[in-house]
Amino acid sequence: MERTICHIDMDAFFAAVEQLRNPALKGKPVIVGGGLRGVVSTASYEARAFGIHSAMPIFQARRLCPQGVFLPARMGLYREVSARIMDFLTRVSPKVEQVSVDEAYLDLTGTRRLLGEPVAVAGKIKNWILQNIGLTCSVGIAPNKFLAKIASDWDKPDGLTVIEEDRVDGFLRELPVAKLPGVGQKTLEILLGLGISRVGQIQKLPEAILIRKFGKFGGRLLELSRGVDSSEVTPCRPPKSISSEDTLDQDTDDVEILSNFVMAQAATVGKRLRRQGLRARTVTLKLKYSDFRLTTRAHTLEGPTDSTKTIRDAALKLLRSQKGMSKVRLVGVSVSGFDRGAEQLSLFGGSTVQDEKQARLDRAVDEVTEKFGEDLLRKGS
Ligand code: TTP
Ligand code: MG
Repeated sequence: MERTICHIDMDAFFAAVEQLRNPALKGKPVIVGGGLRGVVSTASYEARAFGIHSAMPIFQARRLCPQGVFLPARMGLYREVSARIMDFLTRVSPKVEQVSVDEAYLDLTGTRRLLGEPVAVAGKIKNWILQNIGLTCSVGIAPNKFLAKIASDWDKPDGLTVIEEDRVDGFLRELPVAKLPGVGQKTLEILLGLGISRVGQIQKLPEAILIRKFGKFGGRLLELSRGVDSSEVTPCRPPKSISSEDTLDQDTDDVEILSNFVMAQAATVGKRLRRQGLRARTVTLKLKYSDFRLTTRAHTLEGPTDSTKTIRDAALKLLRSQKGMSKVRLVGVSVSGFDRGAEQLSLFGGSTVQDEKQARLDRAVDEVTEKFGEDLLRKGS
């Protein structure tokens, strides 16, 4: 059966998030990177005009563009933006495979009746991300994953490219061989040594030569050069539950002390939820007593949540409803009953103002803990 695969890749992702966070950086050459290895993670398209690209040493980038804005990477922030995008994608279709912080595949095979033409769905995805996150992305649609990725890369930034079955050859013929997945420096050198720089040239090679030179990968190369790729979109399975627990230094039945732990644990759990783009329906409090007796009490929420406050309130209520408590040696909060796809929001609709306010607060806390570590929160509570 012919498949319809969609590949979404954010444009200059880290740099674009920085420009989003600080609008004064819009339109400027922004270079994100540095760290121990001292290389560029990514550069805004303005900076790319100076010849700056990923993996280039920072000192070289500085030389090419002294007026550039150089920033350290803030992974926590990028992951959190990424989680919101991925969460949205899983609401479009449950068949989503996230392959890196800024890219995902969606299998749109057989969704025409439900969602409309794939190209229109892609347009809506681009529009939603722009309106709700404030970033542009590039989308490719093709009969398989390999071609969908080629397509999303075709017209970057802010592109939307469809490769129909009968146009596959046209796209591949002049494509540099380095664009093929799995072709690294070594393979590239061998290919160039054979006088092969374009994918179209591989198509014409006898398989025996490719196998001799590259072993099993030679067969794969030939397939790819012909636009053949049968790999499936494999949705990442969310975990069954997310939890945080502490064994106390000293056993206690002091509800105030236990509450402090529960609050910190709710914050940790909420943060992990948001990072993975998940929402949970059930909050569970776990208590282990001095005599190692274990109790768990669960509360099911009205709707799925990733809000720290909602989780905290539910967990505290469970703690306070515990009657005649003996001394506790371990306390923990966990959430389960995850919901990614069957969200009751309309497909491209929004959320309520109240939700948004709480979510903004959570995001701010996530940023602070990313910077200073979770201990701060734990001690602070
Ligand atoms: P990419 O999608 O490869 O690059 P990009 O999103 O910055 O730019 P575009 O897609 O428009 O070409 O990678 C996504 C992020 O991953 C990127 O923003 C930064 C990070 N990254 C690195 O840290 N090191 C690297 O060598 C590369 C390629 C990416
Ligand atoms: Mg990208």
